[in-house]
Amino acid sequence: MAAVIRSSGLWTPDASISNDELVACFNAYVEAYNAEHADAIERGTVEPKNPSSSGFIEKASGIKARYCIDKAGVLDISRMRPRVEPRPNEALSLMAEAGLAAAGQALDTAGRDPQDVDAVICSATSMQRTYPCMAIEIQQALGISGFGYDMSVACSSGTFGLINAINMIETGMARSVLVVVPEITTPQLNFRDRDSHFIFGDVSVALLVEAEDYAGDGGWRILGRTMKTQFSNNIRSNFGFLNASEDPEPSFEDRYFVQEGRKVFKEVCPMVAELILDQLSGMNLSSADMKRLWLHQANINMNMMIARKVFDREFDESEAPVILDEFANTAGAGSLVAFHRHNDGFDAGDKGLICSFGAGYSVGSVVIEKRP
Ligand code: CO8
Repeated sequence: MAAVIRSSGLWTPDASISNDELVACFNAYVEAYNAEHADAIERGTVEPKNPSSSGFIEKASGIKARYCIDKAGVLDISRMRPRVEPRPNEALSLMAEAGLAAAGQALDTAGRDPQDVDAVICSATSMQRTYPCMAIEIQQALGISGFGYDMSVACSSGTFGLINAINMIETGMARSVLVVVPEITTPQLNFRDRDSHFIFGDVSVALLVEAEDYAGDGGWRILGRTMKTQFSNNIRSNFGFLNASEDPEPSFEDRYFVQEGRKVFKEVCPMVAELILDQLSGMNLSSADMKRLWLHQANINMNMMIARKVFDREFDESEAPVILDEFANTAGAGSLVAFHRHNDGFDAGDKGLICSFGAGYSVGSVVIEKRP
């Protein structure tokens, strides 16, 4: 049975941080650091820190702002990390709360009750805890019977989660699956690191994926999907449960997100364009059949380069929409947020492609067609 994306939902934190606000905080920190270490800097034993700039951030990445679970904590130069209040076990956890909000919107849009859903996949770069699964907590909060599980493939978490849901539906394991992608990225970000302090934002997105004979009218039929992974250390986080057993126990700074941005750019763009073109030709389609590409949202220049290679012509921004200005990089959620925000103007039979790429490396690509 073919699978259909029936609806989507989005949650954002209330607060957004502009580049100017982030840079003002970062530069205040740099000034204080350099003043504190002035003698050592003078002696040449400590490197001075360089200021950040909104102009650089926007030009290099396309990012103008990012949503954040706690603006005050990030912009407090004595802290520079979001504050997350511990919650008792009986309370809904932060990631489940974010996931639930997006999932509820997807259900409302489809006019479905939680009882209509068979399974929940919670797929995100990092999970708030190891167990019980976030997906099972979301399942319980919604009152869904059946099952749920967590999975994680960094920036491809959303598409790989979607592909898992498609597989479940095509094999008859489920007829309705909620794919929930709560990406709470800012706690993993070193806001004192000039190279990466601007990159990520927090968001949650959800898709309701159903069997075609159950979905009713509308939605998006899945025509094809593909996944590729290839090991690389160019995007890495060493955060994990073994940290507590390592001697010496690593400092938190050693557990944050780090990357070789230039190398990622150079290596991932051709990999993604080639995968998309191969996928389309394997389906007897071409880029001329694609009305829109909903690409992963890491960097506007990267997206333009990939879209140019795929379309092999000049193209309009509406053909490869960018949401980086408002959201920044939201890891596994990015391509699905772009889809959620920009899926208007399609007639039945029009086709498009959702594609994520990122750490791993990983690429996940799904070709869809608008249904009558
Ligand atoms: N302000 C001012 N100047 C700066 C700043 C700054 N903030 N940062 C760097 N510069 C300077 C550099 O020092 C350098 O100066 P110089 O030339 O004198 O050495 C100059 O600007 C150029 O620096 P870069 O070469 O680093 O700049 P780029 O043009 O490459 O832009 C980017 C940097 C934006 C990071 C870019 O390389 C990029 O986006 N690359 C692609 C990265 C990518 O797609 N990564 C995917 C990561 S996301 C992912 O996979 C998910 C992982 C899970 C995430 C979990 C959540 C945390």
